[in-house]
Amino acid sequence: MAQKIGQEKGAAAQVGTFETETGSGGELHQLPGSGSPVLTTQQGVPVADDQNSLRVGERGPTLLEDFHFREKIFHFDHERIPERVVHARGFGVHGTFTLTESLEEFTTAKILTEVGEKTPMFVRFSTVAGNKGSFDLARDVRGFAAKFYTKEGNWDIVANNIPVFFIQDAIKFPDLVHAAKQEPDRGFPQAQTAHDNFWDFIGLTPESMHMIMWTMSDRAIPRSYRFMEGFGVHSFRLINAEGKAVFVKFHFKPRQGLQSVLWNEAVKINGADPDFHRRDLWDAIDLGSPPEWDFGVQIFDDDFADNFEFDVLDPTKIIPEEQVPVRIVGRFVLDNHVDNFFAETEQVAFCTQNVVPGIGFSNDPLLQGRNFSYLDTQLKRLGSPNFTHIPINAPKGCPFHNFQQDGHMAMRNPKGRVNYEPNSWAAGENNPRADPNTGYRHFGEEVNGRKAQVRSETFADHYSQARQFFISQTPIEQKHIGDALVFELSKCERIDIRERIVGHLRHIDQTLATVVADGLGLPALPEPVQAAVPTRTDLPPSPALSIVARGPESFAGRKLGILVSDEAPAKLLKALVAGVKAAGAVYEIIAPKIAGATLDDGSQVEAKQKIDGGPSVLYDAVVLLLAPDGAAQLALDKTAKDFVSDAYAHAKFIGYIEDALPLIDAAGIGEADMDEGLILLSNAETVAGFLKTCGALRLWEREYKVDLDAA
Ligand code: HDE
Repeated sequence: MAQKIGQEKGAAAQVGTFETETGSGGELHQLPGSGSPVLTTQQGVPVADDQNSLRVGERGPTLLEDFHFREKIFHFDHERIPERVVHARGFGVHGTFTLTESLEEFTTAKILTEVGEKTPMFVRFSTVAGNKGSFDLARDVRGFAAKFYTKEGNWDIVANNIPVFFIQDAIKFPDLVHAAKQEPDRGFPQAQTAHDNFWDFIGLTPESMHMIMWTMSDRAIPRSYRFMEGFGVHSFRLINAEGKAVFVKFHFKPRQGLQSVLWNEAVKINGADPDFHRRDLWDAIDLGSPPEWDFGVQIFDDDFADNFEFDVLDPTKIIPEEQVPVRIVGRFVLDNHVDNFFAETEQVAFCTQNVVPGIGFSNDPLLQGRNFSYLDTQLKRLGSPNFTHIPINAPKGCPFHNFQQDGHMAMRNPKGRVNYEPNSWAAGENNPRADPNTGYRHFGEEVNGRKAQVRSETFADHYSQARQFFISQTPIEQKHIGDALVFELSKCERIDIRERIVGHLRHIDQTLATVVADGLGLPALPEPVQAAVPTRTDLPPSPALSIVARGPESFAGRKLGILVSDEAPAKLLKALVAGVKAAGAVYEIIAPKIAGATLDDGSQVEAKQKIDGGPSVLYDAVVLLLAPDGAAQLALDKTAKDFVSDAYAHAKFIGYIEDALPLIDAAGIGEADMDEGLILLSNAETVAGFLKTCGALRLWEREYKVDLDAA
């Protein structure tokens, strides 16, 4: 109901209309001449003074009577809700899914059968172990949870950027998470697995070994959310109109390509910009290049499942893409910011149980456990079974009616007399009925067996796919896995914990085991731990598992850092900027002062970063456009020297002009170190060549040299 309260204030306040969240109209006081509404209490009472609480005398006590003060403080005191027990640190974004190929043969789900249909969606990316205020570039799995607001209800794929998991049974999840998060007595380390408790649990949980290969690989330190794959992990079911079911695994493939950073870079990014991943996504959307993913499915039937080398219900196993190709049937773009972080990113509630007709579950014990956990955790976190009324969680693409009622914060309540079924009240909008034809039908799978707490023998092979992952990596990626294991285990205080892990590695790859044992300085190679079944050495490499082997061929979507000084060549900068734009990339200017620099033609260029706020770890490649004076000055500056030496050590391409050589030299890069990744820029042609080379992203050979130099 519209109220005319604004008018009660007489001539001082004007009255406007507004729409409240629940859609009812109202009227708004406007502060004359300001264009802003008058501040009110939650009860709608206009506030006259928001700077001073009500007190007795100028220096006397504050009065309880001040309802505005009390309401404001009371509300503030209750602003926080519990953070997620895992995946606390997240970043949400809206997008649209479009189906390009119908899966009608396999499913009735409209989102997967109506080609061209656009479905709104919401994605929340996250790290797993760190608290909400931790940093983006932890070595960790990334959550990639997607909610599709379909015409038949909300469908969630609560995915990760890694296609397998640490454990085979949900009953182990609390132990895994306890071990991975801060140790309970001291409350640290934050957002990292490099500590005794985690590796102790892992060493005693051989089923985690495949996942460990992934988390120690570059997959766990992505360059950006935009360059990550997403995986539904479990086998799900698709059910068609005849009630027949097949298995399905869901895949998201970034059209921007895959990319990761180096560990040394990740450590520095966390200091330079703890929000690196969220800022990257925010900027990409703002700059008009929103990221896109292909949506793919691996479909296979029960026959395939019965004959596959591993159990398709085991979430520590993949089905190699070479064996069952990923069929691309749709695409999604993430192109819209949230309006409010709390309302959307924090309050969004995903649940593996949110499926629509035509999509079902397999008996994967991890999935079955998740189906319980997500609904349960939302009640704790959001405080009421009515969390589905929060706009980000409510269905958007379809009407919804039921007789669920009451509870805390009930925003939607049944109207009229009927709130049960069956009933003999008149049919109508407030009297919904189940529909046997279009309603959700569970797949009628035959199941029989003895009740028991058991683990299937078909889940017993813990090393063969770990080995397959390792041998599918390029040599530089294998080196990173070895380095990561040595780093993490070196943080463990107990030698037996370090040794036990090497005992597992001996079942995966002898060289890896030896390299790690050597890196840890172990006196001898530990004995292999006892394995339930021997490792299969006949599984062929799966090229789809490598990031580097499938690297992008262009610099599109990447970021160039251009370090300039006063008197830098304007013509070359212009050519660079044009080249970067043509390549679909972006750039940032870094200068000794944030005010920017005056170029050699007298023009002024603005800086985005002052040199110590824009280290080279924030960029995919860098350029040094320095005049002699600028180079001489920066050669004395620690952060400028780090800018260059880090870019070099991180195997990045570096464009430079002759006048910048003193800085390169001061950064410790002598003549003998000048490799083909350092590219002299002199004109538009060399600039174009440089940007083309940058498409390779890194000069990996250099990393061996740099590490050797350091040894
Ligand atoms: Fe989760 N997981 N999980 N998980 N998970 C949660 O739900 C859980 C697992 C994943 O951005 C929680 O709302 C159990 C696998 C993502 O809001 C909780 C098990 C995969 C997110 C929960 C798993 C995931 C969560 C905590 C083992 C990849 C973030 C807050 C059986 C396929 C969603 C919440 C977001 C969040 C339970 C294992 C992905 C506690 C019991 C495997 C992306 O319910």
